[in-house]
Amino acid sequence: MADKVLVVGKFFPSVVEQLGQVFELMVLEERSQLETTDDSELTDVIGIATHGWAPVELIDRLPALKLISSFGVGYDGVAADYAATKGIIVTHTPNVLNDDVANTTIALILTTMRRIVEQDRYLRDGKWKSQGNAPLTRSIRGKTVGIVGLGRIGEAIAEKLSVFKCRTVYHSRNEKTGVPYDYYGNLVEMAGDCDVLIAITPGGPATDKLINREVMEALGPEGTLINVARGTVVDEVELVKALADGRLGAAGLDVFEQEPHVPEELFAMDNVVLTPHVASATWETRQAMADLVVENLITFGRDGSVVSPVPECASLV
Ligand code: NAP
Ligand code: 8YV
Repeated sequence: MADKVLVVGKFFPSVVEQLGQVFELMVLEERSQLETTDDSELTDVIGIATHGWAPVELIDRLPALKLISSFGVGYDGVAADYAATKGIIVTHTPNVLNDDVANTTIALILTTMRRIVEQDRYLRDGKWKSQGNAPLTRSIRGKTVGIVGLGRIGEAIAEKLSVFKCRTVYHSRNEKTGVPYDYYGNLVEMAGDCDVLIAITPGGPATDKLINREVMEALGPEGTLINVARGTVVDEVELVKALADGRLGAAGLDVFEQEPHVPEELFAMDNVVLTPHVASATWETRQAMADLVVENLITFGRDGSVVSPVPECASLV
């Protein structure tokens, strides 16, 4: 009999088609369906496909579980440490999304600094005719851009920034060898030297509110904060206050603490550009991510190996 795989959340049809050729599938498009699923239906599930969600409570309901194949590079919603202690491998979808997430980041920087959304509104509201030319904005040329988290995506952003003739610096816990960007061990110090600060770290407890009031104030009234990491990485309450008071100049935000809820105060701010967690959201990249979710499950089913495990599970592969 075929091994059983639980698919939680909405995936492209190709995911269900390909997995269905190899496994017996249980497809729950909504997480809430698990609340009414009897545990007896879950006892023989060996693998799950999920959108970055597998808390301890779910893992504990799946006694035969061996693999969690997660869609997305960030897996702060997956209890990876816990899974590893139980011998369960967690995989994610790194690298295939670097380009599109970096492109979205560049787009957010330029849109926020050049106030493109506000300019669009200015024209549509007839102000070009009634009030003349729109106010001037700020150039990225010659500015200092700080990347918080120079990982796979951070490096892709840095490479793309090189054409804009700005200076790129970075902060992370460890200094990297072989990169041409100045390293700051102290985030507040780096923010003080930056015109633009980009958050692109993982989420989770280690980065919770890493961008706090002190960092925002160091970035300052002329500074621009871009968050494409996770909403938890920025202290959202302090962010709203700093933007409202003018202690922080502007923000371009793709991620929020309580998605899909976004603090309503931000809606009225012209110095803010908001996108609904879409940094990787192109057909091409989402298909590549979906393919990797499938590949991890299928190779595991075939010979116990996986393509892209998370570091917490390194000892299991
Ligand atoms: P990665 O290669 O693992 O890079 C993460 C970077 O963050 C590393 O440079 C790491 O360096 C640094 N970092 C980790 N913890 C830190 C801490 N406590 N303080 C400072 N720096 C820290 O990951 P990636 O593939 O680039 O992805 C990064 C994250 O981007 C994902 O985890 C996800 O949260 C987010 N993301 C968002 C979207 C979106 O749609 N908006 C899309 C894709 C990814 P050290 O270990 O040296 O500190
Ligand atoms: C995904 C992301 O869209 O990869 C990540 O970490 O945040 C995005 O690429 C998100 O995980 C959707 O499930």
